[in-house]
Amino acid sequence: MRRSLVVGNWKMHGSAASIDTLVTGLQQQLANLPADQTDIAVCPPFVFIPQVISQLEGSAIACGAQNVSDQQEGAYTGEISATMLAELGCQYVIVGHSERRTLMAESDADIAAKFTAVQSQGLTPILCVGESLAQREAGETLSWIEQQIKAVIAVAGIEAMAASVIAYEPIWAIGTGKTASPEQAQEVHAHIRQVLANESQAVAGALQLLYGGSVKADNAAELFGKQDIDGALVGGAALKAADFAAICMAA
Ligand code: G2H
Repeated sequence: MRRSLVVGNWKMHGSAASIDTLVTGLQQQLANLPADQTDIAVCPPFVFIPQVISQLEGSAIACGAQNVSDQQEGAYTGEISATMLAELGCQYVIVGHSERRTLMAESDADIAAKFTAVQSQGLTPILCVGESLAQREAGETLSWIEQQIKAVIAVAGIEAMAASVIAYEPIWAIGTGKTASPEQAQEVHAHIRQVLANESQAVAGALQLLYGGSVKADNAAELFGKQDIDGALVGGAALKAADFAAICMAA
């Protein structure tokens, strides 16, 4: 039986004051969530990670980062390494979010390198995959997702996937208010699990597989009711404590 996992991706939002309020609210709202039910994490912008980790001390809510360098150290101006994130106390790092693939031109090779850099420091990568609307309409969704995952397996190896999380985020559903239907999401999730199962049944059975893309309090339960949807990567709705807590309760 897989544990569920809900991760908040705060993207480039917040200030020290608003994040203080958000984390305080989350701790209050989630105080009664049974600890054995759901794993919860939040991914603030880099500069707020120390503040959030300090605020979360003693809490079951973990902290992650939204990005990482594929290098461990050196002359890489503006970059943040997995070693640094581990030292701060992060547990997760999102890699391959579609906003980075699109806006920062990150390739499958870049993302595979980041995935292994994260794991080398004992952190858990949350690997994001997803198709565009054009790809969905062309009937290319499953083959595209499979290719994105196999690009990482080819570098990291199938056993490494056991220590990772995969988030399926259809690009056309991100921040648009359009959510994939539970059936559309389940179809892709089942395919991802099958791709993994073809190489290792054990890895496929254990891996937490999240859905992301306009997840809200009022659509979360239906998504989580599907067999292969183990939780969510939440953007907009993660910025309000009550909404994020409601999603965590539904998981
Ligand atoms: C997808 C998601 C979080 P939102 O990017 O990763 O954001 O829930 O706002 O669609």
